[in-house]
Amino acid sequence: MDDTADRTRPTFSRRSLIAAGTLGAAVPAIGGAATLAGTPARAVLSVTRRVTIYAEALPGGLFGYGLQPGKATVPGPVLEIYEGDTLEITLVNTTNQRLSIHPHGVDYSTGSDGSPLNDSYNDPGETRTYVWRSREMFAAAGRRLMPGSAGYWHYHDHAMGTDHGTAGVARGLYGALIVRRRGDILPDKQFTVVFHDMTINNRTAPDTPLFEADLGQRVEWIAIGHGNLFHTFHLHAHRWVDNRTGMLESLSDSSPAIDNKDLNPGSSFGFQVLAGEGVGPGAWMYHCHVQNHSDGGMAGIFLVRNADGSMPPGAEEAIHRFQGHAHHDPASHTDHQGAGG
Ligand SMILES: [Cu+2]
Repeated sequence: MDDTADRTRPTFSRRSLIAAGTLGAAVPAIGGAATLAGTPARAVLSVTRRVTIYAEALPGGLFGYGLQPGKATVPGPVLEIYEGDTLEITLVNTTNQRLSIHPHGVDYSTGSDGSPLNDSYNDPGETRTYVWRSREMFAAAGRRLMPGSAGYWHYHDHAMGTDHGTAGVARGLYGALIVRRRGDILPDKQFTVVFHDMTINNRTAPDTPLFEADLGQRVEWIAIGHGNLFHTFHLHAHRWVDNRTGMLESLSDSSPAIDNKDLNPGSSFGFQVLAGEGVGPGAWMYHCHVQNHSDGGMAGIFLVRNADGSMPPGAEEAIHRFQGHAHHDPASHTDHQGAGG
């Protein structure tokens, strides 16, 4: 969890499948010629990307997905494709539980649904392949434009525990799925934030992720909601635009600027900011803005270092203050369902 690292855990690289090319065979194919009304058809280079994912048991009763054996994390790796691409996932179930991988935002057959309903899951110890397809925007009859797959989506287990397969999400089997449009700006860093019941990434303050960036770095946040509670995601001192990318796309883009957004079970969004833009470096909070949720531990720190990577004045003290805080729910909620850890 390179970008979700705190100081007590070893760090290793969470690689972008697009940017770092960690995937194996990419099979080019000419597909999906996107034809907007009045514009000539354009040949789109679609590829099939193949990745192997290992589902593993983790300490504390948790489970995780990883790109290599022994490297599973909560949340799992960020999976990325471009619109038009196909992602072929070989899921290796190293656990003694039934589980699967189920995506949001892309196309798939019932066999890749990842649900017990469709008999689509890995038995304990089983390896199974799931195929996710994506498409570009296209013109349909009736002067309609059909949306493409681009977006900040997510994936999760849909087969563990119950008939409906809800136990895996509660125990950490989830991660971000990004479908990019060709030409999208790639970030310097990525942070995945999953609001799950009273936890962030199945952890509570002060053990929540400490996200770090240097002043001016382009940071991509992917926010995902899970569990049984409604949340609002808030980031201090930074704003984004409430559209697909978080950035204004043109002078006529009327998307509102926001710094707080609903993050409810099953929903997701993402955006990019330049770390510390207009406000400078420092220790900035991110948290759920439901007040008794932030009191209960749904808060973390976005540390914006100086441009040279050094610590800005006051940041160390702020982090110590955060780590010394009492994080407890004054209403003595009993709905902490973060599953161990
Ligand atoms: Cu909340």
